[in-house]
Amino acid sequence: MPNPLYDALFARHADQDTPFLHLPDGSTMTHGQFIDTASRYANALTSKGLAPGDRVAVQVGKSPDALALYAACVQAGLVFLPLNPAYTPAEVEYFVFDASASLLICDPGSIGDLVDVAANNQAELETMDITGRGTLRDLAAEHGHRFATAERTENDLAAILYTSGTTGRSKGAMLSQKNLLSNAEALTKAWQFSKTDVLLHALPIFHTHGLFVATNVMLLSGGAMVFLPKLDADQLIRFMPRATTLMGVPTFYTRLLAHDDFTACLTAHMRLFISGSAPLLADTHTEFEERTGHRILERYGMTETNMNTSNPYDGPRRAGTVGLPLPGIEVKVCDPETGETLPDGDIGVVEVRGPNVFQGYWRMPEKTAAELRADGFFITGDLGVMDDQGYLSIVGRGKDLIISGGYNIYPKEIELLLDDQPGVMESAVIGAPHADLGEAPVGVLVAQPDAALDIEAINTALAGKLARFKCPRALVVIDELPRNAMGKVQKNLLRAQYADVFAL
Ligand code: MCA
Ligand code: AMP
Repeated sequence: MPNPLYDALFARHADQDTPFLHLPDGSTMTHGQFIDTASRYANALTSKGLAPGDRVAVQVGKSPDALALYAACVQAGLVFLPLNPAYTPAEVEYFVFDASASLLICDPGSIGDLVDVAANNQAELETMDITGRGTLRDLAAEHGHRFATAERTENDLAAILYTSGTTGRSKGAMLSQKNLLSNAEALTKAWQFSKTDVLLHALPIFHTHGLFVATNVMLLSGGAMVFLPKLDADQLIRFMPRATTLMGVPTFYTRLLAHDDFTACLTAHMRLFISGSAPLLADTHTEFEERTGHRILERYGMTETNMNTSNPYDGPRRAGTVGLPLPGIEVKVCDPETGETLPDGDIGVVEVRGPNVFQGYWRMPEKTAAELRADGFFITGDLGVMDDQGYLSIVGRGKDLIISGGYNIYPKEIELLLDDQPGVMESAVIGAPHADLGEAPVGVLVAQPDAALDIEAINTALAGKLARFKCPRALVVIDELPRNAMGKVQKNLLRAQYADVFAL
């Protein structure tokens, strides 16, 4: 049965004894073993009554089995819905409810918190721990490794990835098989990946960067990955001799540079270092080149679009820019009011069109219409400028968004919770520069008349509701929020005022 994404990424590796995942314990999983594992999971999932198009929410730690679940969903025509393990039960409940997920797979340690979430939403519940063990693996073990691949077209959904929204309500970006496959093809070619490549993989696999950019490119090229549970600079250094390439968010590069053992000698054999998900400071780029002789290749993308632009593999990699549009993808910088394309050198909103652009937001037609134009251009909300050679620079954000260590944090979501805390009259959340994470959230609070704010209690209340990475790393109290004539909070003034809050 045709299934374009499965056929291109997975089917051709069946029975191959070439290495796919090198694990930190020294073991290796071959391509063939990975495909067999995935097919057992596909059998397990369908034995639970799941049918093509059903959503499978997955909140588990990084492991080969967790990655095989992605392949299993593609093979069975299910819609993969990966979730950050840091999300609280309340956050998970929203995703399971909104997506009408048929199945939730979670860590066994979260069962107590999530059993009601699943039951309230008529979802089945299975477990998988960070080693891959759990009820789902037990079920998969009862099945063979042959599975009749579900028929899919390139327009069918492969995944829904949630991105937070400016209103505080997360939106599910619907990604078709074609969205994912076209981008994997473009990136594999642009970055010249081949089966001789070994990628150091230390990114999470619940976001576009670690899941689609990294994994899909390696599957398409037939290469291997050193599959590490998370970023640990010691581990990156230990395994670098086995690798040819690294993909990371800017924090990967600043942490490597802070390590004394990170030397030119260690990286001499490396073919390529790629950065994205957040701005790479030009200083980091320069320092990296001075230390290693390698020029980091920076690219730019979004959950809704996969990757849009990239600095060239052959050709000038310009620090501070995100490079040129990828082949087949149109990128323009537009006037935010009129939507007209602006001349080179003018700052405007970046819009993109191509086979990479998503199918819209799950069950949110108004939000889709607001961001996806009828002519197919997606309004990214990023502010950019194009130079006369077609290189794009991201110079800011039209949307109120904080990017901390590559994770997106929408201030509105935190402000709504802060405003509910005893004694708080109003709040504003801003991003302040942070040496390790690029930026991190700061909550600015105004107390009700005569109220004394209990900062510790507020921090505790937030920690119960929000994933830790979203919790403000500093809470400050001021008399009133600066506002413009229209009454809008002037966050730029707050950002300037608290620019040094993490430097002290
Ligand atoms: C962890 N913590 C964070 C972050 N990560 N706080 C703010 N921002 C973060 N990014 C908190 C934890 O909650 C914990 O808090 C404490 O820091 C230590 O946690 P740990 O797990 O040890 O953190 P870490 O190992 O230092 O992780 C930092 C990291 C990681 C390496 C930057 O967050 C990471 O791998 N980020 C990559 C994210 C990513 O893949 N983004 C791509 C999105 P406490 O101590 O209070 O409990 S896709 C995308 O953006 C588009 C499509 C694109 O272009 O790629
Ligand atoms: P997400 O919603 O997690 O997919 O994050 C996408 C956002 O990350 C984009 O809209 C940009 O604001 C930002 N981003 C990704 N790559 C880069 C980059 N290389 N430079 C600056 N911002 C980036």
